[in-house]
Amino acid sequence: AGAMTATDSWLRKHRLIYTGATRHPFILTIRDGTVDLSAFKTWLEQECEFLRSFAAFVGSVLVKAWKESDDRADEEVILGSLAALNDEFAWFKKEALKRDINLSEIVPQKATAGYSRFLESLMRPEVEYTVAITALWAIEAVYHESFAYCLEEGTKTPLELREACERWGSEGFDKYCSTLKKIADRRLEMGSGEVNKKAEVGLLRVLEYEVGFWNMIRPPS
Ligand code: HMH
Repeated sequence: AGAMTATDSWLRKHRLIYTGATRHPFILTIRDGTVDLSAFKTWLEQECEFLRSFAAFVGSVLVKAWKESDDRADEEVILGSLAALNDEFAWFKKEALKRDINLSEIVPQKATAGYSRFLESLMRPEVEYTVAITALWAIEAVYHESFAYCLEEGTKTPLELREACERWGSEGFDKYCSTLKKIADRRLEMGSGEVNKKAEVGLLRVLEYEVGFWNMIRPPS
């Protein structure tokens, strides 16, 4: 096995919050089949809002890769992220139709709005490519780990949620996350201490916002 990479060491160092994001109670309810369907609907609605700013963010990462990357292959990977998002939007529209959600009437909740503002701050041109690609990896990795956990053998994930889980939990998505992780680690290896510190702080913010996003998805009381 190779030496521990920067992202490996950060995941180890920030294990508690990473686990908080990838093993959240909401995910555990999907896994044990007790998920509240109105909570799932809230998740769908807030995802639709989140994805709008996420798409803009991924677009900004593509611009940074084009300007700053030492490897042209990065642009293709990020273009792949955008292609997947195009597909995701179609899927969300279909789900919204099934569940009587009017996409034009969704109001972003506080956690979603805060996460969007954070993504917007990463879109600024002065934010380094290394910082942005590390954040992109973290955002995708949290969803991958969370939903792959719902697909493990012996889980009771409801049939109607399997499609969602397979979207982010699949082997293809796993490979894509590994590719992003490799790019981030390659950049971090060549980065300055100052840039790498910013990337680590960015990773922590992503994890905090992911936990906040899950926390918002509560059944109405
Ligand atoms: C909130 N985090 C959130 N939504 C997503 N779709 C992803 C991460 C991964 O794409």
